[in-house]
Amino acid sequence: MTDRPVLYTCARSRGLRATWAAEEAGVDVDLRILPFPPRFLAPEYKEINPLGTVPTLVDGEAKLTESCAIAHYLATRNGYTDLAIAPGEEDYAEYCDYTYHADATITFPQTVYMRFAIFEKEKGWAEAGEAYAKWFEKRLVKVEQRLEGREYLCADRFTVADICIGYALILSQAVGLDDRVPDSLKAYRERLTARDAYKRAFAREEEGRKALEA
Ligand SMILES: N[C@@H](CCC(=O)N[C@@H](CS)C(=O)NCC(=O)O)C(=O)O
Repeated sequence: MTDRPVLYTCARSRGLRATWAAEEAGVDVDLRILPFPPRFLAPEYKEINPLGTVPTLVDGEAKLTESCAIAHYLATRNGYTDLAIAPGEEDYAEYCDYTYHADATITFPQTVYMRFAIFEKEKGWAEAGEAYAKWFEKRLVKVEQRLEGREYLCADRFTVADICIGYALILSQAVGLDDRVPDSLKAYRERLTARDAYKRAFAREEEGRKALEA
């Protein structure tokens, strides 16, 4: 038995938002790396999350399956930290907006692109994949404008909103969408991935991934 929150994820998936937030917030999570896709390669995981998607965080009776929600939860689980923005604080509204924007508006077309242009391209869907790549590119404009003259999205400090948006930019690089990312956002990504907590999170996930291969 453990009273540490258990984080189920796959290395480099959206769960990196959660692993990264745990490292930033200093929450000791029991990290369980699964093979991808767990739906097929670890079917028993569906008893924990019937969707079969990652990440899932189990914290006592609580169970969360949305990466951005998990990142916010870990940053506030033991009380508000500087990683989140509390109601009444400057940029609270923007903090909420960008944290949701990350998955709902930006990662969404990335995921459809990946399915059509990479995972199932032999079905003749590559053209549709390219359409989603273009859509993804157009959707970066709001973040690009927001970061003009700013280092971070909200309240002049690094927050979970940066983790959530930052992951979408990390994913772009991994899946061949980077020629659509403007230089200003590449520089922002460099700032984020230079953080020690990001490096620790990435290394923890890789260690778990390699252990699966051994
Ligand atoms: N909105 C959810 C999406 C979760 C999701 O679709 N995760 C992907 C990995 S990035 C997954 O598990 N794909 C495998 C599958 O759908 O079977 C989140 O942000 O956590």
